Amino acid sequence: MHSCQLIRSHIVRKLWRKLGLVSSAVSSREAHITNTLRAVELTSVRYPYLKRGNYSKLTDQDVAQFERLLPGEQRVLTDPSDLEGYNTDWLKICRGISQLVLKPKTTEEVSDILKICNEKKFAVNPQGGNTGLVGGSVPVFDEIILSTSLMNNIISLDALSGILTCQAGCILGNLNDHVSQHNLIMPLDLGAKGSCHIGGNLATNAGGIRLLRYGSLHGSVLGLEAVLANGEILDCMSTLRKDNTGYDLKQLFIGSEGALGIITKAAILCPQKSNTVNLAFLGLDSFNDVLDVFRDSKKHLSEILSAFEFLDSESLKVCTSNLQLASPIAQHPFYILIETSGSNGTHDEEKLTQFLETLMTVGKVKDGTVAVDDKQMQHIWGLRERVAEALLHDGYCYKYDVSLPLHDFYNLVLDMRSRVGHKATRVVGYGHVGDGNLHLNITSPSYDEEVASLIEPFVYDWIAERRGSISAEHGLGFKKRHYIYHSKSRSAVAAMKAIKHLFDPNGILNPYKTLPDD
Ligand code: FAD
Ligand code: 2HG
Ligand code: ZN
Repeated sequence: MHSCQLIRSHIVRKLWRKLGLVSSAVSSREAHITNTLRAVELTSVRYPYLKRGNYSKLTDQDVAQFERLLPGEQRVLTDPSDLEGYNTDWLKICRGISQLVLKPKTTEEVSDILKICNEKKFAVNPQGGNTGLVGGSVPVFDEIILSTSLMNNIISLDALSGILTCQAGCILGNLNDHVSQHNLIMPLDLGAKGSCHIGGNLATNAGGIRLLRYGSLHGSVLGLEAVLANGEILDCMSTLRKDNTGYDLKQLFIGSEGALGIITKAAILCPQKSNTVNLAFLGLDSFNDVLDVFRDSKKHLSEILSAFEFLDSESLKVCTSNLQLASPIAQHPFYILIETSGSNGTHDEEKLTQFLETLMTVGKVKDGTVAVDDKQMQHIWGLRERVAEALLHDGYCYKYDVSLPLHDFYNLVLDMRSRVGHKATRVVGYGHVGDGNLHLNITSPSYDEEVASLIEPFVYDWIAERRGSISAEHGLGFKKRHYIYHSKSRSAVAAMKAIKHLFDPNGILNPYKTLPDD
């Protein structure tokens, strides 16, 4: 039987049973980043032109002062082996040499720490779950790491309004579990949900797979508390949906990448959890078909469409070959995930099935499957969300996260493929096509200057020529700050620098990140 018919005849279950591999593949997370053990070159060595800023160096007396401030076990870390994980980023491409990690539990402790740092001129690197992908979460030199991992209290949840207030160190997945007991969901979801912190999400203005439906954090964050570089606590903890009294200061911290203050609390509007969620995984012949199906999905699925993601064949291949995940359908040049979320199961299923039938009849979709239970849904989402992890198994990953007009979207991948040729292990394109956000990734066995120079600045010029953004959702961090002018005007960057100076005149917060040197 041709697999298109599977959807119609609901024999999808059989296909999944046939794929006995599925469940064991899902549980193969242990395979995750075996290259953790690989020595990561120090950032200051890989980029020898970098100069350490004029910050103070820690003495034993300073460490003792922090120990008095944070009494108890494991709140002041100085042992180099304890610090290794905090100094190295998730991608294993940036590594600092911090000698001190501080773990406050309260806003007041953050304030006391920053007062000392500002007075003595110690540079500080705020860190959440350390899942950032642009080298912003780890020190470049010996900045003190301020980790929010012990600031993990949920303060309140108003189930009627859907407003959650919590500390910045709460893990996104834990927050989602908590609010789901009250029939709510977090307005964002991403592959790193098991370890990223809500404070890190706010600091990067993380996007993820729910942005299409629920918009960006600029809309769903109602209140925020941050500690400024001088230790002052800035209280913008409103829980009101409408509040036009003066400038909306909290917005400045959303996406500020730890450079303007340390986010300590937030109030977030959580949407209602949908009664029914359906997920289809479809194979297509061309990227034009992907765009046509996106257009049709908005028209025909309209209010129930909750995610529209895509992978090219190389992206799926990296999951099947590097993580041994099984694909539920045969090979195709492109794959899409269409998720619907609604309140009426029968209606939603009918609507989706009819839509998929039409797509198959007109030949826009060549093959497909619809998940019939949570396990299958998780497996399909795994194929999309674990591409980043799978790529790391190739060795070194050159990562680009860009916004582009949809008609240009996939041409960047094609142009990059022909440019780097066989010098790279692979060039993949995938991402949040519904948001105009492409993840372009290139891998090689280890960091290779020649490959790097084929990619940059070509990639940034290509994006700027089409008026795209060189960072759609991951931020600029350490890796991309010098390319900010490809997406932002001189006057906009000058205003950013003025704001940074106002909030952090000594430049102690996350130096060498986000904004370019003068
Ligand atoms: P960290 O990595 O610790 O820090 C990120 C930045 O925020 C740093 O500059 C840090 O200094 C700053 N920061 C952290 N906490 C605070 C705080 N309390 N106050 C001030 N500054 C702070 N991003 C997306 O947008 N969409 C995705 O779909 C997505 N998927 C991902 C999937 C995987 C597998 C991985 C590894 C990453 C993904 N990311 C994605 C990237 C990453 O930005 C997010 O994972 C997340 O928002 C980072 O949160 P974190 O707590 O790990 O922050
Ligand atoms: C995703 O959408 C993340 O999976 C990671 O933003 C993207 O690794 C990437 O390029
Ligand atoms: Zn993404």
